[in-house]
Amino acid sequence: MAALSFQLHQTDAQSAARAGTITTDHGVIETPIFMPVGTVGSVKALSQQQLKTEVDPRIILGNTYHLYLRPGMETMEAAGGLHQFINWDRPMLTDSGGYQVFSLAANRKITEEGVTFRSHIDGSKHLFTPESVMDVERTIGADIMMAFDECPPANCEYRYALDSMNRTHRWLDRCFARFNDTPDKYGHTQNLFPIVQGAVFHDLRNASCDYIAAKGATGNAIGGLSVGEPEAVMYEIAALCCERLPKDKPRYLMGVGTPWNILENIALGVDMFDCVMPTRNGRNAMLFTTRGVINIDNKKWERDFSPIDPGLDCETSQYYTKAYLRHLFKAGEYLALTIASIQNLAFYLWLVREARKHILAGDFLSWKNELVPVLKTRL
Ligand code: PRF
Repeated sequence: MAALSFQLHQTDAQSAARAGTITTDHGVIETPIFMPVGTVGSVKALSQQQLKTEVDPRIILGNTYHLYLRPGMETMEAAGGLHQFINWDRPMLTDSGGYQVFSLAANRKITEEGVTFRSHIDGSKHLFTPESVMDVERTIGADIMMAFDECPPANCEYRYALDSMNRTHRWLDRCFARFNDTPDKYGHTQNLFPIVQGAVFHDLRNASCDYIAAKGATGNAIGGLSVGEPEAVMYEIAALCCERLPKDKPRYLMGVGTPWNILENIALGVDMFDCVMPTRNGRNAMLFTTRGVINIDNKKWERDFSPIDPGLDCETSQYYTKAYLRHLFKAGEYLALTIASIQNLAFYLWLVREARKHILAGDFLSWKNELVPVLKTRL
């Protein structure tokens, strides 16, 4: 089969926004795109059928860290990879654990060799190296594998950011060596995306972009953002990276963000996004809608019998009312988590589809500038 390819259809005249198409062995992805997070092989609270009919994402994301710990790679291999295991026939991407190991695992220790850590599930001790992570990602079999990186904290010192970035670059060389040495396991072609780091320092980000771009990968990612830095700094660094990374490859901003973060970063030239926010915040009763943000726990919705989001082309968002969803949350019903997750994911997918339409129509910037304050409104 064939490596991932990217066709650029349009670059906005007033911003750096792009509309493109990514082609993989599991199908085509129109960009800009949002990828729902299915950490352990499940987009939380949704059945595969609900995910396909109500959200209809072109690509979903899985996590190396979680899948390695559970169910483990013997089961994954026996299943024939994650596509087979969860019965998903569209593209998938796996994050490398380079972020989860720092945010979830205990007692982690970074050396040149890799990272030792204790499982957040049972405390067992493990070692991730660039080579072992490539092997795990090969066994999971996602269309896009992410390189093993270190995501340093936003407030780290220059010296730490520099050392960490250089180590991430050396790890990247080892990732590519292992990746190129190992064949595709399941008949479709896997791709390896490198990740730009360098914290908030412009010279480091420039150096990292150049190092990453030189790999000639089929796509490039920007890591280390949305980790506690001010929003303006995230935009400044994302803009710098987008200007410096190759134009003819997709750019993926990892773990971002709110609906307005997504629109602003599309304007800067980002093509791909993922974030737990729509599902995690949804399970905590926070709804993102075409009219603004709703805390559905609030008493003000007790007798609001209007649809959850009248502006959204999603059956679930029309079928259930705000008052009913609030009641389900108050009563602790599982259905509340499902409805809220569908609303938020359907909204995020609508948002990137609309963005694409407006990029192609040539009025993206004015559309975005009008919509951002609406999306931020607390209803
Ligand atoms: N690296 C990896 N995954 C990530 C990040 C990163 O820097 C982030 C940062 N926003 C989210 N997910 N490998």
